[in-house]
Amino acid sequence: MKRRKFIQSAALTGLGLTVGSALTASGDDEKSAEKAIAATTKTDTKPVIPMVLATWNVPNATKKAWDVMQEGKSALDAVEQGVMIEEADVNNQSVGKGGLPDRDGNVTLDACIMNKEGDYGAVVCIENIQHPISVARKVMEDTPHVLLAGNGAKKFAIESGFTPENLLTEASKKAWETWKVEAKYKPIINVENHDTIGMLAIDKNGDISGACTTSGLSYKMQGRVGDSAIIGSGLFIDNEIGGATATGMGEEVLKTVGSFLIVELMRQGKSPQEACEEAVKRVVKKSPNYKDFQVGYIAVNKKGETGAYCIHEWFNYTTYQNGENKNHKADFYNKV
Ligand code: SD4
Repeated sequence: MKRRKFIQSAALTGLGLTVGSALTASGDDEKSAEKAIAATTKTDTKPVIPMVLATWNVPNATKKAWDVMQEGKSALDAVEQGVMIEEADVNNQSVGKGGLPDRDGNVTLDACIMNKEGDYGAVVCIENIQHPISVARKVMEDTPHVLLAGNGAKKFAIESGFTPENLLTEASKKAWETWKVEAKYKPIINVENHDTIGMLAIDKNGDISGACTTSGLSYKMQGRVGDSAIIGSGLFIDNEIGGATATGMGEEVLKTVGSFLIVELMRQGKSPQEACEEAVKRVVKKSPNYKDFQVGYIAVNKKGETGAYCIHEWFNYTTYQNGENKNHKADFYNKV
């Protein structure tokens, strides 16, 4: 497993709070960034932007997002193009092409995106389209709607110029066929079976956007939709405050509207770390069987300060900040 290997070799950095003082932008860029921060915070902390933050070990995705912002493009472009790296990676069996199918062998994808205005676009249960995040962006920008599902989402994608293709790779088909032998429908999320990418970015102007994309729980019931593409659950952005995104058991994230909760807690003055911890504790409190599943959150505030927390050990996340692409192990609740 890609992530397990990574965990063994990575330099793990505790809570992974990588708040520094360097700003890679200079001159006018620096001024505009500081102005943006000053407008929304009372402290004089130097902004650590631009920056990118994503769930799991996704250095290629965070690098892509960083590079996009170095070209002067927006956080919105950065998160879209960043997560597209994982959607196209057939070795990531939780996102896009190569994603593990539902129990009937269909690869169905969920994705959403939010911009600095708080606009939202999403697709759920879409099939045969490698880049659902770009379809979600088109829903946001080119339609009067915010969420398209199933065949309608696919039809819209094809009409918008996306080419349909088979997303079930030989490796994922084989894994499904092996699962079918016993066909235990037990969607336990652990270190072995999920890599959903949620990405948050702040550009040089201090504007925040986010994206989240997944193939959902492997071997789920046909038609099942998780949290990843649902506003407030898998992702939430408020450009005045910050953003948050989730990975793990979507049903639990949905029931506690986790990403919205984190942003609201930051609005009330909590740090991103404190807010992520509170959101995980809500899940734990609500679900006595929390030992059977994983939920992990990452968050960033307007200053570029980050937080991450999960129920069980081994959730990790990647930051590209101060010109450095780093993986961090998240702190966790279940220490017994
Ligand atoms: C879901 N939250 O569909 C997603 C699954 C996930 O890494 O995060 N996988 O419930």
